[in-house]
Amino acid sequence: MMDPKDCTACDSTAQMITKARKDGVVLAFDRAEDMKPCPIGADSACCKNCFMGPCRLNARDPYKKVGVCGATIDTIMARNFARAVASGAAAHTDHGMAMLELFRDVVNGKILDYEIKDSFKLHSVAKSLDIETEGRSDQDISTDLYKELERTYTQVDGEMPFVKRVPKGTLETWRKLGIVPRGAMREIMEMMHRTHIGVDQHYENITKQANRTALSDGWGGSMVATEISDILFGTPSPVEVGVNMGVLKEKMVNIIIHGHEPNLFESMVVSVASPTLVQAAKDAGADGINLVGMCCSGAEMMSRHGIPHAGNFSSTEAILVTGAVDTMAVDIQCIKQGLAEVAKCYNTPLITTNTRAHIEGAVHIEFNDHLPMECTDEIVIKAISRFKNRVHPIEIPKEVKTGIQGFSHEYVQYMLGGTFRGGYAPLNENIINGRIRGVAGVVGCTNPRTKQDDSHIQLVKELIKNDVLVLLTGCAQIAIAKAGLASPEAAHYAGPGLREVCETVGMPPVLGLGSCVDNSRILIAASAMVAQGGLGDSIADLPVAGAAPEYMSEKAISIGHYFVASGVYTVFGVTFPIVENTKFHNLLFNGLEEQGLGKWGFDKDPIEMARKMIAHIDKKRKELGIDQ
Ligand code: NFS
Repeated sequence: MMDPKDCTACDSTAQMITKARKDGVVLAFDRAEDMKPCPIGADSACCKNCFMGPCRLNARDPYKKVGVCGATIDTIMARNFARAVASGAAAHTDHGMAMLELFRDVVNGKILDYEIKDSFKLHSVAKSLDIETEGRSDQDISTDLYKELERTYTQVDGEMPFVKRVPKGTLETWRKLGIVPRGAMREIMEMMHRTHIGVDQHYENITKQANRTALSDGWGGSMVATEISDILFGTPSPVEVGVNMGVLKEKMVNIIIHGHEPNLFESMVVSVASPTLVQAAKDAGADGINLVGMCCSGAEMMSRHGIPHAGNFSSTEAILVTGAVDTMAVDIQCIKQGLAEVAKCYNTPLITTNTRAHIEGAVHIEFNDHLPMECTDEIVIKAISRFKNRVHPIEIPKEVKTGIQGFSHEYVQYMLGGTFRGGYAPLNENIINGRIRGVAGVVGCTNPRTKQDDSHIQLVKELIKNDVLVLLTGCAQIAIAKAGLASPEAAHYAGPGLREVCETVGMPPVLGLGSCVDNSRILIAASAMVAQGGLGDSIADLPVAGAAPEYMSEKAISIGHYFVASGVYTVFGVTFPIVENTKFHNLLFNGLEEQGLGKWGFDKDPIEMARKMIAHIDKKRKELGIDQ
């Protein structure tokens, strides 16, 4: 068995892997060791889109064989890739749609437990879509905004609403290539149709629709999720938060919320503050109730409200091994089925809450936006009862790192510009004068196929050392927070230029923007940099790059591809589902850039990854004539 220290760079998780093995409990790290990936599938050289197959091609001699229908390696890989994009885009857009439905029913008065918290944001989003705001009530603006944003999903022809935010040069390229997204439902449906046996059998044409589908995620579903959540729950601004398993408290009722839609978590905040429930916890012998987050809704709540965060994707089973989790409630996405078995071993209720995501062996308590407290109060009651009946010895790792989280693109604008000159001018100026070499987005998951957090930490340290400002989201943001790099003091890891900017402004060298749907904040920030002037007229001109060094999900593929289609060089680690030296490989890694978009990159080594990103940033600086 692998040494826990080789499984993860996170000391708490390593401690829990050791304990789990002692307790005879199997975690994803051990299952990964036990289950080697299928080498044909890993190269995407296998097609199971019909029942004449599955057909397996030879990655070492990719053009020697074709599938029973005659599909070539390029068609097969493009179809597999496109379906991953479609699935990832579906996840984000369905999440966005749930937020939009919630917004609709708040606006029309059918839902009373939530309200519009951020009227300023409502106005600014409405204005960005040319909705009249002057002298109008929030109610009227919201009604129009709902109608406008519904088109993100249902429109069958024309351009999606948020396409209005795309820089001119980028949009011209999309129009020329015919990849401006229409409506997310249409794009995802067409993607699934075109990848059916016997439909689209040209890898270039399949990729074209994959571009459009991915863009319907980044500039559609994900952006709707972020903007509506900000309007309903507040736009994040910097807040100091503790991250890692040490946020659990032995003498308190510990409740973990793990998932992606913030409404469950927002209502949990209300439930745990209920005097009756707090009293019930005290009557059970606890000091109180301790609510903490994991994964993406945890990242959102950490950013918006400073709620402590217990860890990222690879730690969700491990944290149950502490014996201190009195309930874990989950909603959608990135929730391992393995949690059910681990939860059972420690007598922890695992509660599913979303109609779209049940787990065999978990208790299901449906969350209903119209009566949210029914579900969340019951979760608290279950947790209190488990606290009272704790039977397992408790072992809580001590690690907690405190740092600053909650940077929205609005706040970045304010922070760098101050109230008098709010805007991206100072950022662009610092890029042009070379203090900041460029900007990198480091995002995505952790993956038990690689040492947890390690690549994130090495990559980010190398980037900031070279004066690259790093924007973070999702599980990457948590990895970096656990490593202590989210505090202003971490500026000493930065190169002299970036350090100077950080010290002047009092900010850390990395800025955490929230969950994975909040990658849309990076797109908006990139558009603002273009609009500010001096750095070209499209996102592809900017000295920026993206990376997901430890990704594992189809959502990450969709995110990577919408960054590429938006003009960003994006490098993934761990593995890439492709056979090198094929036409499809050449298209993703070179051809898209020749079309005026971004391009894909791949490297397992985080330092090499950083070098590739910095080389790209330097190339863009040179093209802009700012490489002094
Ligand atoms: Ni993103 Fe969030 Fe984490 Fe990966 Fe999963 S939680 S949406 S997919 S694992 S970063």
